[in-house]
Amino acid sequence: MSNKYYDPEIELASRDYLKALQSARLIKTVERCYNKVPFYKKKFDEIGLLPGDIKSIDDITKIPFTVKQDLRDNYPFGLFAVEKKDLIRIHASSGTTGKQTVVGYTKHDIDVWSVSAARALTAAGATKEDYIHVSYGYGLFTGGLGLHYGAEKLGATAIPVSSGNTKRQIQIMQDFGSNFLCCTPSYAMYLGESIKQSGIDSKDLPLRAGIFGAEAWSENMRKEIETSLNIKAYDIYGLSEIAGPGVAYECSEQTGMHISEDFFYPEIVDPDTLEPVPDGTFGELVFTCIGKEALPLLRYRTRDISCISHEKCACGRTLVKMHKPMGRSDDMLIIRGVNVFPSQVEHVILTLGMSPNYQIIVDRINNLDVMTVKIEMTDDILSDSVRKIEDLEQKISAAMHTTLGITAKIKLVEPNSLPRSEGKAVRVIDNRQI
Ligand code: DLL
Repeated sequence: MSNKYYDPEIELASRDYLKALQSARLIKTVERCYNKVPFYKKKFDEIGLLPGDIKSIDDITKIPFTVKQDLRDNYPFGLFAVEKKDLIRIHASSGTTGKQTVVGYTKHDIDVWSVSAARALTAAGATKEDYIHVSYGYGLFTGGLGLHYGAEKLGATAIPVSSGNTKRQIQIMQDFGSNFLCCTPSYAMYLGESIKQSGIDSKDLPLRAGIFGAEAWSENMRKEIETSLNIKAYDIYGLSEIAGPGVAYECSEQTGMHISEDFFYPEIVDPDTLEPVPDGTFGELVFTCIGKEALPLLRYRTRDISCISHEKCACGRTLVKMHKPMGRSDDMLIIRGVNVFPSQVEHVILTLGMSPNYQIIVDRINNLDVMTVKIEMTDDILSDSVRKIEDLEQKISAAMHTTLGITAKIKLVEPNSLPRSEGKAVRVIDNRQI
């Protein structure tokens, strides 16, 4: 029936074969960038680097980094390595500040990306028999169309529901028989809640599995999604600058995400020194696109904090695995000098069995940072006495202090009072004027 791998000749390839492939592709990519993108020619010339100096993948560390600001400075199409007529698609990532980051694809690039997404779907157990319900937004965001093309590449049936209108989503699941779900983990949780509220037993839905990504999520959240939707939940990673969803994906072992490193070569560097760090050490994830035509970014600093491992996976794949991103170096909050990642706050909340609907608010009061965490109560807690609720707030605050090393004000709020998201969740409101 099902094939375990979409691309066995790559996913199971020997490390030597992969290295040779990566070296050949890097050499070609560097030539393309130097000859077609003035930005890269200038960067190479500044440090006296010639394309011919890059002889194998081991020479990658000689190449200068690319950062998001470079894309903004060359907005919208300045870093493209092909003529406009060769592009067949444009996407853009919204970001919260500054100009959008615009990315472009040739026909070949869309194929590379679709293959990556098809590998991800296959690794999560999807087959051509499946009805793949895509609730990521369709549009400039890469989530919807990325997984849509992946599903079609696989030969499965894509259901392009896009985001929003949760009632309709549930109706479609029931009527069309969606058995595979793609959306953000926060929307998966909301769908689970909504299904329960509408009196439907998720066991009666045909859904079997789903792949969730585009934002950080914890193991606890995975359990919540698996229980509330009665499915198996897989992680998928990607970013528009490199392709979109499918840059890395989880397999049945769920011990990290395999990177499609024949297209996207990963490195982990120390975010301060920018020196590469060994396997197993956390640092900033950096990608070089070695199989793309339109926007082959070299050593792109993702800001995502992760680590990689080259150990062979029990699933048989030899492709390097990355750890679930632990947050972004630019998402990190500095509160009274202490580094705090929203994922740590979430970990504490979920470990204590609280609702996953929370919001972090940071204010500056009398020159001091104050972090408040609003968490929704469950109906059970809501019926407790005020005293009991206050005790619970204190207990959570103490646990936050132990994990984060700072005091957080905990406010338990009414069920369903915090905003829900159809795309990426907005977890942090930083009111500080710095
Ligand atoms: O979020 C692409 C995507 C769509 C990935 C659907 C997975 C599923 P951007 O909007 O450019 O692209 O945002 C990229 O999202 O640098 C990470 O910080 C974060 N991110 C993406 N996937 C994960 C994940 C899409 N599985 C940024 N876990 C990345 C944690 C993730 N963070």
